Amino acid sequence: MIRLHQFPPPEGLPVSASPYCTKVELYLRLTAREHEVVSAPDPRKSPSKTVPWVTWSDGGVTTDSSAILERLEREGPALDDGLPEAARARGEQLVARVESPIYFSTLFSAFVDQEGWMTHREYVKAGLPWLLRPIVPAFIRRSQVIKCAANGFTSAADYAKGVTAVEEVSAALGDAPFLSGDAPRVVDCCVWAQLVGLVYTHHATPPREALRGDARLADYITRVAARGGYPLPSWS
Ligand SMILES: N[C@@H](CCC(=O)N[C@@H](CS)C(=O)NCC(=O)O)C(=O)O
Repeated sequence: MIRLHQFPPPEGLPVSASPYCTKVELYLRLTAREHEVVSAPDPRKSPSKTVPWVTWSDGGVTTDSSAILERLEREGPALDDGLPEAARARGEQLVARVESPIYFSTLFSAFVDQEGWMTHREYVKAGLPWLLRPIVPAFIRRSQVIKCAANGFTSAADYAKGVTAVEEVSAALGDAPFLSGDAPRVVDCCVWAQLVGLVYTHHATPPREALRGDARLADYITRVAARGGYPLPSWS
């Protein structure tokens, strides 16, 4: 049995607080792989100190969402089965361009923006033992501020990178139901997970507003959610 260790969902949402976890969970659901989700609020328990991580039936462990998906694709049933190589490569290039700027837009708004932190702090506290709740959130926040800066998000001006990424996803989707055409593929797992993280950002950031204002992307989020069996609450 595949065991997916992931951050629990924030209150009221059916998806993990970590888009990288959601990416793997969506993949497992779309390929109907038997799996168990294990709530892992403390990433220090992971061999890489990040979520997600997966333990396989053979006892092996893989961290990093992309490495997990690569193994699942190799073992099959593969989500990209039958997809022409050029389309698969286009999907990979899109993910390489948009995954990180959307992720760091969401992370910046949760940990660096004071307004977002006021709400997100409560989620962080809830994952900690009582004794650690008064002190540790500030250290976690600090580490995420450093992580954002190391990835080019030092001020609110960097939200522009998230807006560009959202616009790029919209252009890549066009009028198709999914990013590579008629069926959800690996690219959809990667990109949808980031969009769904961003769309529920607590306060109005430029990337969140760009996403919420794009009817095509809003429909896409809902369409993929239905395929994955996620009952998404309204975000408007
Ligand atoms: N490249 C990794 C990134 C994973 C990642 O950044 N996970 C975040 C949650 S979304 C994490 O565990 N953060 C904990 C920390 O930074 O201490 C993957 O794709 O799995």
